[in-house]
Amino acid sequence: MSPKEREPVVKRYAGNPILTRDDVPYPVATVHNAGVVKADGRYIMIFRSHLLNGRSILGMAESADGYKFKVRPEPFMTPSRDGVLGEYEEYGVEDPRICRIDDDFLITYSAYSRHGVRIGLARTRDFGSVERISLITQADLRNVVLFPQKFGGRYVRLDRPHSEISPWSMWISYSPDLVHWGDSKVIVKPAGYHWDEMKIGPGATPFRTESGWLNIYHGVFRTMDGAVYRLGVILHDLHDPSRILGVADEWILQPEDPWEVTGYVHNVVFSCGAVPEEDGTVKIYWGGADKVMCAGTARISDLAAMCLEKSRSPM
Ligand code: BMA
Repeated sequence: MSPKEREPVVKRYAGNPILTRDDVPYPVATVHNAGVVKADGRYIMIFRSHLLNGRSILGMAESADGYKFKVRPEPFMTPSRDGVLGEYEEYGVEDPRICRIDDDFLITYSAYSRHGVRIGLARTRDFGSVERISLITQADLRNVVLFPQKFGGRYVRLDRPHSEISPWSMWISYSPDLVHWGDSKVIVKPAGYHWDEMKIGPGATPFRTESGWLNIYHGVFRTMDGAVYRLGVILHDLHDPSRILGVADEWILQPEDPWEVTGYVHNVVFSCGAVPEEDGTVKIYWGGADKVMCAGTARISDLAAMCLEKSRSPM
C-alpha cells in the first residue's frame, strides 16, 4: 500500500460474498440488503431476494460465526394477499431492518404497490413465525430504522421521505406505540458535490457506543455511468438522537469488489444491518450490486473518530 492510501476502515471478509442465490433452496435471482441481529449467540439474517418476476420476498439464514450462513428452506416473509396489507404489498417486500426491543425482534421493511412504497412493521420473538403489526408510513418514504430503546418514554426512528424541494434527506420521528409517529424533523441532508450529494438514507439499525449512537447510512452520487451507492457513518447524541455529533466527511465503503461493481444493479453497496461485538469491532453486512451479501468488520472507535474528527455539516 502506498503511503497515500488510507487503511481501509472496513476490512472485507476474505470469503465474500457470504451468501448468493446459489445458497437458496428456492428459485431467486438475488440475495441482498439483509438485516442481521445476534440472538442467543447466533446470527440471524433476514435477506431480500428478487423472484424471477422481479418482485421481492424475504428469506432467512442463520450462522454461528456471522459469516457462514445456512438458508432456511422456506421464505421468511412473502407479500400478504389479503386486506390492506395485500393491497400495499402487492409488488413485494424489500430491505428489512431488524431491531431488538426487550424480547421482540421488530422488522421494518419496504412494502411496494401500485400506490408507491410504504414501510411495514412486523414482529417476531423466535424467527419461527412473524406477525405484521401495521403499515407505519404513507407513500413515499423508505429506509426506516428503529432505535433499540425508548427516549423519554417514546420509540424513535430514522426515516427518509423524499420531496422535490428537499430531496432524500434523513428525518427523525417519535411514537408512543410504534404505530403512530410524529414530531418529525429533518436532521441530515445530502451535501452538495459530495459522495452523498444525490440522496442519503438510514442503513443499519443504529447501535450504542461510548461516544454516541452509530448510524451506518448509504449515500448516492450520480455519475455519467449511473448512480454509485456508498456507505458512510453518522454519530448521534446518546441521550438525544436528534442531535448530530458528526457526519464523517469520507465514506467508509464503496463498491470495489467485482460482485459490488457488477450484478443486478451495478456499483452498489447497501447496508441494512450491523452487529456490534464485545471486542470493540462491528460486523457490517451489505448487499453487493443488489445481487449478493457481503460482510466486513470495522473498529467501532475508528468509525466514531471519523465522525468526530472530520465532520461535514449535517445540513
Ligand atoms: C434503492 C433501493 C435499494 C437498492 C438501491 C440500489 O433505491 O431500491 O433496495 O439496493 O436502490 O439499487
